[in-house]
Amino acid sequence: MRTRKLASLVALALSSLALGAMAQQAGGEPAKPGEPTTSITSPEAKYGSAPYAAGSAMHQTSNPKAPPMTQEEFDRARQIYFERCAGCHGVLRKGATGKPLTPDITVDKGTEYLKVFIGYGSPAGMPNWLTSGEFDEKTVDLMARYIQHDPPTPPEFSLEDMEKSRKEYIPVAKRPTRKMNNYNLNNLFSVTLRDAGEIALIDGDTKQIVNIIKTGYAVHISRMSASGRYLYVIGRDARLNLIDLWMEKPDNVAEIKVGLEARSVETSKFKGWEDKIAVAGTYWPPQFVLMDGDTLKPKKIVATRGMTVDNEYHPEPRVAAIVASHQKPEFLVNAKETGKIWMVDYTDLTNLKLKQLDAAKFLHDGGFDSTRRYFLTAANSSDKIAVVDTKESKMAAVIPVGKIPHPGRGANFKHPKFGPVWATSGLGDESIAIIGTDPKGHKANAWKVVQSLKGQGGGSLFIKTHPKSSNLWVDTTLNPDAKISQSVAVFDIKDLSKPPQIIDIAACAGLKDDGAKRVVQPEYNQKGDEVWFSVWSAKDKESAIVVVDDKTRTCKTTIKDAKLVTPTGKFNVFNTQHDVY
Ligand code: DHE
Repeated sequence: MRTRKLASLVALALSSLALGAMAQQAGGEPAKPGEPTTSITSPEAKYGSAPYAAGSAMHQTSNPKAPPMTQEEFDRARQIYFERCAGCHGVLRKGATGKPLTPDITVDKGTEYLKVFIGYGSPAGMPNWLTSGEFDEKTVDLMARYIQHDPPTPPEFSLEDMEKSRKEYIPVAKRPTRKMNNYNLNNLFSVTLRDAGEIALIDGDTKQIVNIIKTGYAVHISRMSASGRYLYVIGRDARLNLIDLWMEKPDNVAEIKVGLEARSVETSKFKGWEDKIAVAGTYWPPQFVLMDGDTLKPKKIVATRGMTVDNEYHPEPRVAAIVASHQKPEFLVNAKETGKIWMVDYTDLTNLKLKQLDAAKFLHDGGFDSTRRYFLTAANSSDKIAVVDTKESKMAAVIPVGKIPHPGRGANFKHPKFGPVWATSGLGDESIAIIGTDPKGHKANAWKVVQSLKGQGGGSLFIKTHPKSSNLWVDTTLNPDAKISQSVAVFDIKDLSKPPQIIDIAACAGLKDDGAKRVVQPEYNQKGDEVWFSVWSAKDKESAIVVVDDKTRTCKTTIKDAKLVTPTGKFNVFNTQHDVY
């Protein structure tokens, strides 16, 4: 209800601004593309954009209808697009989590319309770049013009390029042969400091920062090796860092750049293959690479370009979530735009055995059921959850759920009525789908939405519980209503008919300034008696991590430090290592 109201408010704002733009358009003709401009130009009158620098070279556009940009503006916008927008809309702007933004669509919409969308966001998950303080008015205008130009195609990235970028700071022979510190590694957290390009290692027992480690740009996720020794961290710039937790002070031991843009990394977990092979997936180029687990030496690239589940060729099937099978020596790799899940046997990298399963579009994130046999993953543009049986190596089901499911790794628990279940929330609406995952013990419920809960609203990114807990936590990070994005809903698993309790996590943090304070990603400690939330503000504002006592649902500790810049994802070593969620 609330979501619909917000949608119509945004639509209203869009239409009134579009009318304003039309009135302005009567003002004059745009300068011809490529024409140098000297002062206030007619396109500026038309679009109300920033003045172009006198005499600066113009970007040579192949799209005559696109509003002119100087070369300098184009280059700046290309960088911002790459850093902020490509993740959802694709490098070639063909769309995935976000809408397609190719000039055939954007030119018709026009600069003013696009500016409102960029500035204010949408309830379906488009961030509000202007009102959140991330972009100023000029940047919004720049981006609105940029996306009306043809997208530039970035270069490919070969095995040789990767090898050239690789550094082994500490060779394997010089690394410790046993754990050299007194940290309780099982309860260590790797915390993404997104805009600092760093991770913070935080001791889950003392809540002290153990080390802040340089990683890739707009660092994204951390994953653990099967033994619990090595931590792998991937940045959006496709820089992969290998951190050795056995060192006296855990730090980087190796690093590689695996492409131009990436989101996912995983390591081999099957018995006998622990810590042996690492895999990283890239958004650009659309491919994944298999590497040695302890040196990151790249061994094999597999391109994901090819046919979609609808039998159409796609030039940019980006690699989304990757999980390591516990049933076989295999990785499961989501190719987002083709809607196909690759099963990659890593036992022989020379004669690689690959199998593709047809799931649905566009694949994003996901995790295992509690037995770690079934992989449940979001096909977010189809509003479906795809289920792979990793033992039988085949699709088990494709299940319709709410709008734009976004589970993270999802949440496993025992439903009082329906037995073992896995749950996802979503970006597009308030529904939380609970899916039966036990085809043996509860056959009638398996791979069906057995119950749908009502959360706070759209814009949810992550849901979490723990085998020792009876709480189910749901964030609403991207909801445009600050009250909702700054709080979380918690359901009682023992009685899911009860409405959730809403907890104002941002208020617990007691931050001094007016940051966005978006609350994101619940993550449990090893014992399952604490749940950690990030309170995420812009990089020049104060952020924090709030630790909640799971039993009493009250705030227990707030971790604050000037070095905790834009904390987002948190990865507890034990839970990540063993796929406990
Ligand atoms: Fe993520 C997981 C992609 C934006 C925080 N994110 C993932 C995964 C993918 C993905 C493919 C699954 C990885 C895996 O399991 O191997 N994320 C993307 C995007 O394409 C997107 C939408 C846009 C972008 O430009 O990157 C995007 N993600 C974000 C954020 O803005 C978040 C909220 C903050 C941040 O740090 O960037 C964010 N993504 C996360 C987190 C996970 C994640 C915390 C891991 C969750 C987990 O529990 O495993």
